[in-house]
Amino acid sequence: MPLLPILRFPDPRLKKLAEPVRNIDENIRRLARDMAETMYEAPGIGLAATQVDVHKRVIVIDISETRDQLFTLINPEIVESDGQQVCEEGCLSVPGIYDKVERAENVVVRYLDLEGQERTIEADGLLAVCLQHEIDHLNGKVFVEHLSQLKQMRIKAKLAKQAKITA
Ligand code: K1U
Ligand code: ZN
Repeated sequence: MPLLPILRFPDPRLKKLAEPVRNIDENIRRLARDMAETMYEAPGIGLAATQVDVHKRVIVIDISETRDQLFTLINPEIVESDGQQVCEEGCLSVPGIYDKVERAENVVVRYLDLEGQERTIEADGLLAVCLQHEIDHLNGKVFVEHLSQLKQMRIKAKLAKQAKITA
């Protein structure tokens, strides 16, 4: 199965709003499989289709230490949220950058599984953070856009310097 190239911030394609999936067919199942493989290989604990330049509402998440508790969520929607937590976040589209972001502490997310079955997941802690981070990607938002303008400018400069060194 192919590993998918991951877009890097500030690529403008990361700003696109992803479209709902209307039909869970073999193409969507293949996309989900390739995304999971790409996430495990990176390695990461989540990946949104937007990050691999596919603008459909599909995310994969596995926050387990054993790397065997994969969630695939199609058309995920936060239907309830409460509380606040501040957690250090990273992003496969913003390599080497970690910073604290404030998010809801608890979320309830409604989604479709790969069989098209409607499901809900109640999450707190890291899983809640990861769900919010990935759903942000589907809405065209990268975690650094929760930070100050000054921090965003510094991050862009650092990434541009890294890109020059690796070119
Ligand atoms: O969406 C992404 O870019 C994936 C991102 C998810 C995420 C991390 C931390 C907080 C919220 C969301 C990552 O997976 S970054 C890499 C990472 O955090 C990690 C990698 C290996 C093991 C453990 C964590
Ligand atoms: Zn990310």
